[in-house]
Amino acid sequence: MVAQDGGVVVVTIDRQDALNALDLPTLTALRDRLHELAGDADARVVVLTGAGEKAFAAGADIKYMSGLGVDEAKEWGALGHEAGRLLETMPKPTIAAINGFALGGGCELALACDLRYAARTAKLGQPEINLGIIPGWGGTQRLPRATTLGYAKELIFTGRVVEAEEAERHGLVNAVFEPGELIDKTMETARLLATKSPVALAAAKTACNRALQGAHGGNLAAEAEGFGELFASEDAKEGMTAFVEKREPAFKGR
Ligand code: DAK
Repeated sequence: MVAQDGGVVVVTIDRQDALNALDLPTLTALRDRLHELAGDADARVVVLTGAGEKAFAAGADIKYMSGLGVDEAKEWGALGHEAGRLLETMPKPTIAAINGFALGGGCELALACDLRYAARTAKLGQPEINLGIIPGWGGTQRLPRATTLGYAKELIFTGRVVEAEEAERHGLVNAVFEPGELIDKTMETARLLATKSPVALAAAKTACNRALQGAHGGNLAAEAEGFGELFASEDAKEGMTAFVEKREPAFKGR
């Protein structure tokens, strides 16, 4: 389900009878929407949330997965990775509004977003170990990067599900809000980001995404390169001119 509010697009995982667990049609539809939004210049910010009050997504659909063989499981894994990579690399900010359970694949999709806000009642975790499997949509890589290696190993090895406030203390979520305020607070940030230069945001996202991988020197050089390239954009000229002229900038995305 997709709703547009100015430049902010809200994508809602809606399968409430299974706590928004991701089965093949739901995950395929999500991947397809994210693919469209990645290339849609009118979509400046993407917010991902779950329908209802109970769940963001309670994970991959265990009933569906229980019937998979090795090859099907690999395909299933690739589909989840594709959705995650789109959230992580599309050239615009992605924000998870975690309104309830974010478990297993649900937590992994949230981890692939640039920012994560959670309701105080939300619960997060990677309980796959209890099913005899491991996180398969990037959790073993993104949870250590968002928190620490030791904390990620604790959650992944034990399958412990944590409250939103604990998740915040460990950097797994950016902020926690009362459940009734979660969407409004998330939209506040999303609308703020939608007023910024999309060109600069895309460059900032690319540069930040390099921070925890590759060689530091090369990443700094890439940042300098990206910084310089922005001076060819109308938005950079507009932003700096507006400052000098003491007015608000009007960014056009080019
Ligand atoms: N899958 C399917 N159905 C689920 C589900 C799930 N993950 N989570 C909940 N449901 C369904 C329940 O079966 C129930 O359906 P009915 O029995 O009414 O038909 C309905 O949602 C309501 O759930 P409950 O009755 O259990 O509700 P409670 O409030 O009592 O408990 C709960 C909520 C979230 C604590 C509980 O439902 C729960 O523990 N759910 C499972 C959470 C979980 O273990 N999530 C991780 C799933 S594993 C891979 C790639 C990715 C993955 C794996 C491999 N490859 C590379 C191949 C990812 C794996 C996962 O995400």
